[in-house]
Amino acid sequence: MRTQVAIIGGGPSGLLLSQLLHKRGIASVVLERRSRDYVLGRIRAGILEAGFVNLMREAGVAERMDQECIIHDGTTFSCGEEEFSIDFRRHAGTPVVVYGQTEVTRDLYDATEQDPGRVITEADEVMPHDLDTDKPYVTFVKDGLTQRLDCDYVAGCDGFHGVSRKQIPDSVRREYEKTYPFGWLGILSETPPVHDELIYANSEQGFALCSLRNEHLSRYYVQCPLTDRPEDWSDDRFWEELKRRIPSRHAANLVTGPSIEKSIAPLRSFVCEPMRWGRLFLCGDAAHIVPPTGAKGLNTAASDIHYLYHALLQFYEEKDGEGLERYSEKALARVWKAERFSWWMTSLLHRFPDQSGFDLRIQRTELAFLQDNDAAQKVLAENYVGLPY
Ligand code: FAS
Ligand code: PHB
Repeated sequence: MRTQVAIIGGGPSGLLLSQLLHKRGIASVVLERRSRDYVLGRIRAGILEAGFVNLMREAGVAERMDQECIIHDGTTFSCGEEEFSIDFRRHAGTPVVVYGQTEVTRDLYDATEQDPGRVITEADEVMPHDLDTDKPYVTFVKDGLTQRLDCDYVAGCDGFHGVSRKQIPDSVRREYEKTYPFGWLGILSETPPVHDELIYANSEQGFALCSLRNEHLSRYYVQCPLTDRPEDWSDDRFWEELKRRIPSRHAANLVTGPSIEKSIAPLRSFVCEPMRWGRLFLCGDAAHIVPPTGAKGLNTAASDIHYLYHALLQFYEEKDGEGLERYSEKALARVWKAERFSWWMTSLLHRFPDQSGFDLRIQRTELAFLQDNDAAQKVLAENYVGLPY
């Protein structure tokens, strides 16, 4: 088998890159180790930056998103009973879009149906080879048969636990990491959202987030100890704890119901440098992870895809390798800004076990300054809606 771009990983990064290249006549093959249904069963991100929406439109897969998404012009922050809203349109000139990662991934998989063979699911033992030569290739096992895919370039879109990042030699690869002493317990419930904006809540009991997927499907999170397991949290316990952490006027309006998904995600900040080695280009969670507090995980994967897509266009259409040479430098510049914002939002809103009385006063003052200061709100809004690519 031969293609121009071999893509390891059929999550949103890999599928979006493949679909964008396909629209411009550049051949790619996506090698995904799980089944399509398994990938679509993951409940993850919910907020899309305008840049992501534009990429979906350029990829020709935005029709359902444009019909079903919800536009949010701002978001609400609360601290105990205090609450305030930050107006994205006023401060940053654009809203954000509420449309779940599951739906994004579904739309991208659906688009490949007209092009069978472009995505190979349940591909085992995927392994890139000769990345530091001009003839890289990828081997994999499908239905018990070992196969070889020759290519010009390899996009490592295989997430944090994939194989791609480890192909960069230890002597070259530098990793930066920060772990947080808590996790997020998230539930999905077929109930109407509690508010017409997201609520990011700082409370004495810890962080909570009220989000949604649509008018009939809500997504809620509470900060929890890393030692907790989903089975430690009954639905009743979850709802009672959420009500404690959000302002009482919202708690009174909260419609509760059975959870249809319940999971705990650990929080981590992580960056791998460089994001390129030879013919290998890392994208998305394969290269970086952010705590979900700033809704930047999926959206930072999108900016990587933007840079790599345009670099590949420049190479194949103009025979100019400049974009490929500068990919890592350009992608990392924006990655680190997303890391900063996500770390700052997490520091602002969560209870940390070692927080002193002074730390708590500073956190509360930071929120009060955000509530009262236009410039502070503009900085938050510009980061939340997405810095320019
Ligand atoms: P992904 O991990 O989504 O996809 C990688 C794909 O590669 C997977 O399908 C995997 O099966 C495949 N793969 C792995 N190893 C392979 C191999 N060896 N061979 C072939 N295929 C392989 N972001 C937000 O913005 N908001 C959120 O609320 C949020 N919540 C999250 C909750 C959890 C539990 C997790 C883990 C992440 C969350 N994220 C959130 C971040 C998440 O949305 C990621 O940023 C997003 O999935 C990145 O997409 P990909 O880079 O495609 O990586
Ligand atoms: C979500 O809806 O899953 C979501 C929204 C905003 C975040 C994190 C998660 O910051």
